[in-house]
Amino acid sequence: MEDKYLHMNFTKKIRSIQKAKNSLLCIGLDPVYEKLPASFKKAEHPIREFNRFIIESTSDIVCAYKFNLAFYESYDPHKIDILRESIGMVPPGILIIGDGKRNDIGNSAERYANILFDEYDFDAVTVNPYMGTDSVEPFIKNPDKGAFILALTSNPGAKDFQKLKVGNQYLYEKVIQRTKKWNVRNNIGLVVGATHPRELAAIRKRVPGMPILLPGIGAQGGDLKKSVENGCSKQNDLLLINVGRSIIFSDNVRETALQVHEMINIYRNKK
Ligand code: OMP
Repeated sequence: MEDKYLHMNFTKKIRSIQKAKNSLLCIGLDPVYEKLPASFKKAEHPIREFNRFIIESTSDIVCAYKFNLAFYESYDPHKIDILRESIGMVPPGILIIGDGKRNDIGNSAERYANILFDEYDFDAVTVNPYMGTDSVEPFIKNPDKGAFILALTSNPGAKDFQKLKVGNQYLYEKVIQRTKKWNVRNNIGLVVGATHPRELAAIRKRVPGMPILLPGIGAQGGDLKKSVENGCSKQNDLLLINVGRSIIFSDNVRETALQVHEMINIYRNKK
């Protein structure tokens, strides 16, 4: 992370990076060996070289990269730390998100927070709020580092619990209500799937100044235009639009990423 961003409050950092990069695009670096182009499979460390290629092809048009830990924890045939090396390839001035949706009792959550923030040096992480306040606290201690709390996820199973009525509210609305209380250091964001554009608009009204990490564009069928219109803040920022498979495994990574980046800016400038 660039020096000027190092000790900047998390939400302010997102605003500054999105402005400097003129981008709300976050690319999901979720590599799968079987899906790599043949040329990368020949490399000594295929995933590492693939990540290098994606980062070099897109770093000028993204505000963030999101590394889903599952894709690294499940891949280490050469016993090298590909995740750490890939993080090191990201140029300064780009937010690096570690997506592990971690949590546990406070004492154990502390360990997770240490690994993710201190060992890997992620700027932000995704956090599961299901275990409550003490489990979330270790992730929100440092105002310069951020936690994206799962609110309304993009997958079909989101309805099983998140859309259960608790009193006169859905459970995910309760989570958002509590998240606002936790946000005393202005370093918390929400995860809201692009597959819920109507709910996204209502959520944005409830959290006008909170960052929203929005997965579900591309392979999961979320609507980009509605997501931008409903998810951006009044200043047309604070939405991080994560796109993974449909960019990184496309035939022309640069072209595909550029198209998404341009469409996002067209939609937000028309708002
Ligand atoms: P693509 O579907 O390939 O664009 O990738 C989506 C990424 O976002 C994956 O890393 C998912 O694990 C993650 N994700 C969701 O797809 N839905 C959610 O509700 C939350 C996340 C996440 O927290 O990032």
